[in-house]
Amino acid sequence: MQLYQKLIFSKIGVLIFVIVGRCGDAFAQSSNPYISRIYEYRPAPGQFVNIMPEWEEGDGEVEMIAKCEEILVGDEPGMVCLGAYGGYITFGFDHPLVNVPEQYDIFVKGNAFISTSASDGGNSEPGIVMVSVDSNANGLPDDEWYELSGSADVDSVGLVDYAYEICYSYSPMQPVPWSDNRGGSGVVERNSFHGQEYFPMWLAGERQLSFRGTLLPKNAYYRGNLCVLRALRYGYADNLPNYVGGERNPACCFDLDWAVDANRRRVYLDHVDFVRVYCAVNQCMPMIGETSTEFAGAEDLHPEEIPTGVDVICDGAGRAERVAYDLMGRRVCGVVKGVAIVNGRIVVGG
Ligand SMILES: [Ca+2]
Ligand SMILES: [Ca+2]
Ligand SMILES: [Ca+2]
Ligand SMILES: [Ca+2]
Repeated sequence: MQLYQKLIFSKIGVLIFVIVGRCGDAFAQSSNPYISRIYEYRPAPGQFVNIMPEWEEGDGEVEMIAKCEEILVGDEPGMVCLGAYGGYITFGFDHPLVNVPEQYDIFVKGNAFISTSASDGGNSEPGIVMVSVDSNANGLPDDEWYELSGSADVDSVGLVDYAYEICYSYSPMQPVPWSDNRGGSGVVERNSFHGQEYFPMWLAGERQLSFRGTLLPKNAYYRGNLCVLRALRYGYADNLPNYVGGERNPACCFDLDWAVDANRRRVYLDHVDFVRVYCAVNQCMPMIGETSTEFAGAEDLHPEEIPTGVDVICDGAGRAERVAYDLMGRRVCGVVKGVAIVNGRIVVGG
C-alpha cells in the first residue's frame, strides 16, 4: 500500500504506466464473489410460493426480500422458488460484475438434475437471466434491462415468444387463474403435497400480478410414465446441474457478451450492477405441477477484475457527469481525485 501511495503521489507518467500494468495483480483487491444483496423478489404463484422462503403473517415485500437475503447472501446459499412463468428475483454483488472478454462472467445455481432414465433432461426449469447497469447511479435497479440470449434463440427459431405477457388473479386457496396476451388462459393447479396459498401472500393486496418477458417453448414430454423436462443447451438458470465432476457446469455460466436489448440487438456491456432471474416457461403438468425456476445463488467468476471503459451518466445532482472508478474498483462520481480510470483511460485528478 505504501508503494501504491508513492506511485500515486509521484504523478509521473512512466509510473502510471507501471500502475496500469500491475493494477490487475499487485494492487487489485479481490471482491466478495458471492451475492451481497437482494433488491427484488416477486415470484409468480406456485406450489412452493409462501414456503421457499416462508411467508409469515405480517410479512410484507421488505420482510420477504430480507428473508431471501438470509437464504442467498454468502458463500453457502440456500434456495428460493420463483413460482410459475414470470416470477423473478433481482440481486447484486458488493462491486460491479465485469465482462471479461471471451470468458464466462457469472455462475448461476438452481436445482436442476438429469434423470437417470432420460439423458436429455430431468427437471429442467429454465429461467432467463437479465442484467442491468446502474446508469443513473442511484444504487437501485431502475435502469434499462438486457436479456442474456440463451441457446433457444438459435435452437428454437420461431418458437420463442419475445413479447409475452401474463396476468395471474388472486383466488384464495383455489387454483390460480391466469390469462395472457395471446388469448391463452389456464390455472396454476393445486396439489395434495402443498396445502398453503399459492399466490404470494405479501402481494395478495394487489389482487393481480402481471409479468412480461420472453417465453420459452414448453419442454415437458413423457417417457413411459415419467414426465421429463427437457434441458436446453446453455444460457439458462435452473436448466442443468450446477456441477459436473466437481467443477462448475459451463451450462450454468453466463457471458455478459450475450446481452441483447429489447429489440434483440447485441449490446456490449463492460460491466453490470444488477442481475435478474425469471421463470421463462409457462407449463403445468399432472403430478409435478407448474414449471417453476429455483434460484440457489450466484458467483462472480472473476471478482478481482475492475471495470474499465466505463462511460455512464450520473444524475446525483441533476447534472450529467461521467462515472469513474478508482484503482480499487470503487465508483467515484464527479471530480476525480488521485488516479482513476475514466472511460478506459487513466486520469490523474487534483
Ligand atoms: Ca465475458
Ligand atoms: Ca439505477
Ligand atoms: Ca421448481
Ligand atoms: Ca428447479
